[in-house]
Amino acid sequence: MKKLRGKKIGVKAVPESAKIKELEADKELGDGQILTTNHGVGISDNQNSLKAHERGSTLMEDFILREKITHFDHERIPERIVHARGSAAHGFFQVYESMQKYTKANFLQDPSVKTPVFVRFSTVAGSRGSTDLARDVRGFSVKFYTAEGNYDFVGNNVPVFFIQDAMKFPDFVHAVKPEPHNEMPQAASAHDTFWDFISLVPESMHMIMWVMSDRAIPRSYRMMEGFGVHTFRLINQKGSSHFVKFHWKPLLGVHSVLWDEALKISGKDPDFHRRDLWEAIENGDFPEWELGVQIVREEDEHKFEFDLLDPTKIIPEEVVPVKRIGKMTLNRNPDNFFAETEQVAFHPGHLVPGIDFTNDPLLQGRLFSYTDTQLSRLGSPNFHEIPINRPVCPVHNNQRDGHMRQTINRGRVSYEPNTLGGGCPMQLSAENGGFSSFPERVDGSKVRDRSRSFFDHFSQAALFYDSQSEPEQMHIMKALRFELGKVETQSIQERMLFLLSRIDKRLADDVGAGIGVKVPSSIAEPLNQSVPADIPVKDYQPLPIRKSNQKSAALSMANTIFSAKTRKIAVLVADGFDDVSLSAMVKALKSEGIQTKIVAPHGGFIEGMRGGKIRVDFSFATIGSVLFDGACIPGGQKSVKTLLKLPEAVLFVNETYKHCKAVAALGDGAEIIQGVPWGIGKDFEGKDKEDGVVISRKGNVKTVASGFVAAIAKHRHWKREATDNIPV
Ligand code: HDE
Repeated sequence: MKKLRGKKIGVKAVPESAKIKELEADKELGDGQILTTNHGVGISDNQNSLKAHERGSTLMEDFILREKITHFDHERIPERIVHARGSAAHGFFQVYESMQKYTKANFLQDPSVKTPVFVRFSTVAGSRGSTDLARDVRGFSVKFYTAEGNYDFVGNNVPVFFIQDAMKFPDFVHAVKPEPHNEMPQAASAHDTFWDFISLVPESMHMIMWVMSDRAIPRSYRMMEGFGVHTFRLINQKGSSHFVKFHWKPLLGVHSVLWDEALKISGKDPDFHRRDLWEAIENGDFPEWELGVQIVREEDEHKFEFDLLDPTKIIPEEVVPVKRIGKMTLNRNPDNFFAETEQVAFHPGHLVPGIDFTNDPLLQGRLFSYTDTQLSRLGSPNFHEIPINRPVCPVHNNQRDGHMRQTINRGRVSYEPNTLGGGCPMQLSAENGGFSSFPERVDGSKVRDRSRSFFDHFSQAALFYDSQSEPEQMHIMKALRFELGKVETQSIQERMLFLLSRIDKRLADDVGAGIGVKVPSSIAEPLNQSVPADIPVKDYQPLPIRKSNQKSAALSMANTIFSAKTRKIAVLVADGFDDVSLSAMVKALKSEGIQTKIVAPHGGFIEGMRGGKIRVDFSFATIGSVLFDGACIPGGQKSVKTLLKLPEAVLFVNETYKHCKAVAALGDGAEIIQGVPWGIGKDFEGKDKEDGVVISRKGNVKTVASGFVAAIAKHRHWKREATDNIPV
C-alpha cells in the first residue's frame, strides 16, 4: 500500500493532466486503488473507530469516523416532488433527413450526426421506492446533448394532461399524492382526494380516459409512446414558424399488461420496468423509438375544432399525419444510479435555437417550475455542473460562485461589456447561432381567465373511448370500477358517474352497476373550474356534449406493431425433462430474438431424461407467470408428473392462459394442458394457433416453435379473457 501511495505523493507538482487521469481512474474500482478519506488521506483501519481504550468511549477527534458518518447522513437528497421513481439510459439520436425547411436546430440537420441522449422514464405519483407497475402516467424525458447546447424533451407517455392551466398543478398533485393525514395510498390514484378533485374538474376527462386505459400499465418502457403534450414551434433559418407536436414511436409497438398482472408484478418484482430496461440493454436488445412530428402552418392555427394551445387536446393523426424524422437508440446503462439518473435535471426551458414555445398556459407555468425545483432538490444554482447535466459544448458566461461551484473561472473579468477581458464572452447573433425568441405579436388586456376555445372537455374523451377495441373498452370500464370502487364518499362516485355519462352512457351505467351507485342525471355541485366566466353555472349544466362519432385508429393499441423480439418466455421443467425437445425449442426461440428462462421446482441444476444437466434460472418460489410473456412446457414424463403435482406450476400455467399469453407444450407436456380446466378438449398438433395455445403431443418442435413464435408476437389473445372458470 505504501508503495502505491508513494507513487502519487512522490511527485511534487502533479501536472493538471495527471490529476484528471487520477480522477478518471477512480471511476472503476478493482485496479489496486487504496482507501482514503475525502481529502485523500490513506485509511489504515476501516473496521474500528478511535477509542480511549479497547472498551472505552469513542473519541471526538476521530475525523475519519465523523467524515464517513456525516457523509452517510447526508446521502439522501429530496426526491422529485413528482416523477420521483424513474430509471434511465444513455443512447443517441440521428435524424433521417435534414429538417431545415422547418427548423434550424443543428441536431435536426445532418443524418450522419449522432447526438448523445440521456433518457429517464418515470411514474408520477409514487415515491422513489414505489412500484413500477402503478396505474399512472409515465414520464418520458430526453436530454439531447447537442453541439448548440442541451435540448430537453420533457414529455409523458400520454399525449394530453389533466389540467389546462399551471395554476391547478399543485392542487392536482396534492389530490393524487397519498392523503396527508395518513400517507395512504402509495403510488395509487384509487382514493377519495384524487377523485374528489377530478370529479370537479371536467377538463380532466380526456386524460382520465387515457389513465384508466391500458396505457397506464405498460408492458415495458421500451413499448411506450412518448409525447411532448404541448404544441411547440419549429423556427427555420429565415425565422418562419410552424406549430409542432412531438411524438416518440417505439419500434417494438405499444403494449401493456393486464391490471391483475400489474397488481401481482408489484409484489413479485416492483422493479419490473427498471429491470426490463436494464436487461434489454445488457443483452444488446437496444430499445429504439422514432421521433415523429405533426406540423401545422402558422396560418392554420385556428382551423381545428379545438385550440392548439389546450394541453387536454390531441391533433388526431388522421387530421395531421405524424412524420417520422429520426431514430433514438438506447445502448448504455448508467454507471451510477444516483450520479446520473437521480441527479439529471430536465427542464422544458432547456431549448436550442430552432425550437420555441407557444402560449399553452400549462407549458408557460412549467417554464418557471423546473429550475426552481432543481434548486431545492439538487441544492445549488450550479446543478448544471453535475456531469450528467453538463452540455458537450463549451459554456462561458459571467455567472459566478454559489454552493458547490466546480468551475475555476480565471481572470478578473466577470461582467459585460468589458475591455479587460477582450470583450469576452461575446453575444452571438441569431444569424450566427445565438438563441432568439420567435417574435410573436402580443397585445391585449391582462386577464385571469381561460379562453372559451378550451371549453369542450368531452369530444376528445369520447373520441378516445370510441377508438378503443372491445377489450380495451372493457379494461377502461374495469379500471374505473376498481378506482371508484375504492372511493368511500358516495357523492364523489356520483359526480364521476355523471361526468362519465357525458362521454359514454353505457360506460357510466356499467361502472355504476359495478360499484353499486346509480348514474345521476344532474349533480348538485357546480363544476366551477370549467365554467366560462360569463356563463352562469346553472346554465352550463348539463355540460355540452359533442359526441365525436369518429374514430382514430392511432389511439388503439390494437393497431400497433406486433413482434416476438425480446419477449421473455418461461420454460417449465423438473427433473426428468426431455433434453432433446427442450434444447431444440430454446434454440428455435432464441433464433427469433426471444429470451428463455428455465423455471423449475428448485434452484441449482436439474437433470434431463437422457442425463443432461441444465442450470435453473428461477425456482417457482422466486418467480411468477406475470413476469413472462408466455410459457412453454417441454416433454418428459417424470418432469410433467412432478409439475402437475405442484400447485405453483399449475397456477403458473393457468395464469399464463388467463392473462391471454402464448402457451406451448411438447410431448407429455400436453398433459399439463389437459390437466387444467381450460385445456380439456384442446385440439392438438399445433391446430390451436388462433387461441395462442400451441401443442404437439408427438413433440414436433418445428410445428410448435413456429406457431408459438407467432402467438408470442400477438402479445395477447384477448378472447380468452372471457374464460371464467380459471382459478388464478
Ligand atoms: Fe412536470 N415537473 N410539471 N410535467 N414533469 C417535474 O421537475 C410541473 C407536466 C414531467 O425525469 C418536476 O425535475 C408543473 C406536464 C416529467 O426528471 C417539477 C407542471 C408534463 C418530469 C414539475 C407540470 C410533465 C416532470 C419535478 C404544470 C408532460 C420528470 C422534478 C404546470 C408534458 C423529469 C423535476 C425527470 C417533473 C413541474 C406538468 C412531464 C416539479 C408545474 C404537462 C417527465 O418541476
